[in-house]
Amino acid sequence: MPLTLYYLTDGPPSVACRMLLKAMKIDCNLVKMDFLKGDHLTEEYAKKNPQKEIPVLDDDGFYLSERNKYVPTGAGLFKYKCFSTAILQYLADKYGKNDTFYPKDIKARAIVNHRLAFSATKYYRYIEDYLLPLFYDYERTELMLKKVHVALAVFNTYLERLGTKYSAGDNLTIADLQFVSGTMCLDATDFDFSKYSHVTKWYNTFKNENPELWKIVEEAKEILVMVAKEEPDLSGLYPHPVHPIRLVNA
Ligand SMILES: N[C@@H](CCC(=O)N[C@@H](CS)C(=O)NCC(=O)O)C(=O)O
Repeated sequence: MPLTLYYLTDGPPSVACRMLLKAMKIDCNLVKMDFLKGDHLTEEYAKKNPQKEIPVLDDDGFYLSERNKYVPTGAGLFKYKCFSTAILQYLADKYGKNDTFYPKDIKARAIVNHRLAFSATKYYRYIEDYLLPLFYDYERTELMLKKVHVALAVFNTYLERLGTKYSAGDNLTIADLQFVSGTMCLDATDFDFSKYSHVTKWYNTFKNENPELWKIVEEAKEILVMVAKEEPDLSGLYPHPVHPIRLVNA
């Protein structure tokens, strides 16, 4: 039985998974979810992922999603993201013909694991907190903006200190796939991160050296550009299990 990935075209965790499938040429049945219709909020989908989030990987009845930790903040109930880390690690471990995407060497793997943890607990977490008001009924605050700059500055420092082409070495790893998907969200919303020169250089390197993967990123970016221009109608997700829905015509 082939693998199945339930995915969202513009969801950064889904984008990272699809890039890895493509890069490793893994045969996978891709099932596109309709986010606005709330495909992921059904009880049927909850059998695959009780957290009702996208993506989910189904490897012949072995379901893999993620665990999010919700933490209260002053601005609402936000969460530590996992960013499909378990899916990426599983795919790379199971299907990797060599160990470039997720190295076996202990130190090289430790660096990738560190970057994945940083991406989940700070980088993408702060970016997502900043973006959620585009979708849900949250106010965007100065603190959210400040945290995105903190995340970018730290990522910039890691890139500068390691001095390699990619975020955990000279090869593309699963960590880069997460960072690129998160950075794309800033790119799509015209967030100027040019002063973070190492981040900018790394992002452009990825774009130039991986045109096939970039197509997946670009497809997601186009949707987010539209979302940023006009608030999407999320009434189909009401009542949402976590987030407040902006009821435009209420
Ligand atoms: N922990 C999951 C989270 C994935 C996630 O948050 N996906 C978003 C879309 S990008 C989602 O499904 N959100 C559900 C919602 O907002 O209702 C992972 O890292 O893969």
